[in-house]
Amino acid sequence: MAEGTQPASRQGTAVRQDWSREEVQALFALPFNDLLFRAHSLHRAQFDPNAVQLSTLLSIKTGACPEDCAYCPQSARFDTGLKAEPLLPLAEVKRAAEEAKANGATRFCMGAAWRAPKDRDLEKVAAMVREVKSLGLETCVTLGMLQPHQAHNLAEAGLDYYNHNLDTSPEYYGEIISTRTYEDRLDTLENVRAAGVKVCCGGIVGMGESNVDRAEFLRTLANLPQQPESVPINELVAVPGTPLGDAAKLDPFEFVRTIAVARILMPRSYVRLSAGRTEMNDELQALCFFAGANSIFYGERLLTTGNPQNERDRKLFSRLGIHAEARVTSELEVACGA
Ligand code: SAM
Ligand code: DTB
Ligand code: SF4
Repeated sequence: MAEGTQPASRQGTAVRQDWSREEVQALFALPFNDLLFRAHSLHRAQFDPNAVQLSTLLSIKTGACPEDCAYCPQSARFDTGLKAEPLLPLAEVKRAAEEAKANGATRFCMGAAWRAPKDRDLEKVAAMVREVKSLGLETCVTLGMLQPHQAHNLAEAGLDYYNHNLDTSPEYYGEIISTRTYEDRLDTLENVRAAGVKVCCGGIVGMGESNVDRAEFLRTLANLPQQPESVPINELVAVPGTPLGDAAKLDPFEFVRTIAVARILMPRSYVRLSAGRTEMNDELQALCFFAGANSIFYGERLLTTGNPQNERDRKLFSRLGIHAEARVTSELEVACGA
């Protein structure tokens, strides 16, 4: 057994965090059927292969972001016609979370277009986390770079997940963002972990990166001190006005390969088929589920761009015999024996 390999146990599939460049590139180079067979076999050893977790997103603070992420419609540096909006009031967040819950989502993810939150804003977000948590939903926020004390405050409020993406490989990162470093991102992930909050960390494909970059991006995630519990794989939503507004579309099979390799490298993590589904047909999404994706963003908006209508997703699930992962039971319901 390779060094760094944890033995397989009845609780789960073995997790390795010592993947080499060559090993990951060799996975990407497998014949498509061999790759999918391997990914799917691991997937069904660990998870119900017909269950998909539903997360709903809400942009709690939109636009006017000082960062220069080349893919992002919310950067103040690009003219995308987006209207900036201040932090939403608590009541509006509560209403959106109730609606997400009624539609069957089990996790509610709140995103803010910040480089890093100010402490006074963080208090307001902590109140939102408390409110959403009290509805019996899992909570996730993505607010940019986080200091240790801020991560602790969010943990105290009941935050389950913090989303902070590596976005791409360390080598390609500088082509996409100049206003913060890969190291900054790794520091935030460390602060989140130290506070005992689960990590949601993935990235974007289709930004003009090479297949070696995709391999190195996934290898970096898999070799983190602890693998992220949740791994969002976004396909670039090319927004006019951003530097990547006319990026060439990625071969859909390369997207499926990325999902499959993520599943093999991180066999116990939830792999989310994230942004980009509006442009994908049902057949492509079905392949992604076979390759090991077991989570989606559910709801008609992502942060600022569209996502498939709920009805379309319900029909897709029904055609594929897929069911939404069961709702999280709130502590109150447990206490009441409901
Ligand atoms: N401002 C915070 C940050 O960057 O950490 C949180 C919000 S930011 C919008 C969250 C993530 O959304 C980014 O890291 C990126 O991976 C993803 N994202 C943003 N724009 C996207 C796009 N056009 N297509 C796909 N994913 C995108
Ligand atoms: C993630 O990985 N993808 C989500 C969430 N984390 C915050 C965001 C996707 C954003 C797509 C572009 C938009 O709607 O603004
Ligand atoms: Fe700002 Fe986040 Fe968009 Fe980058 S991805 S411009 S940090 S909102």
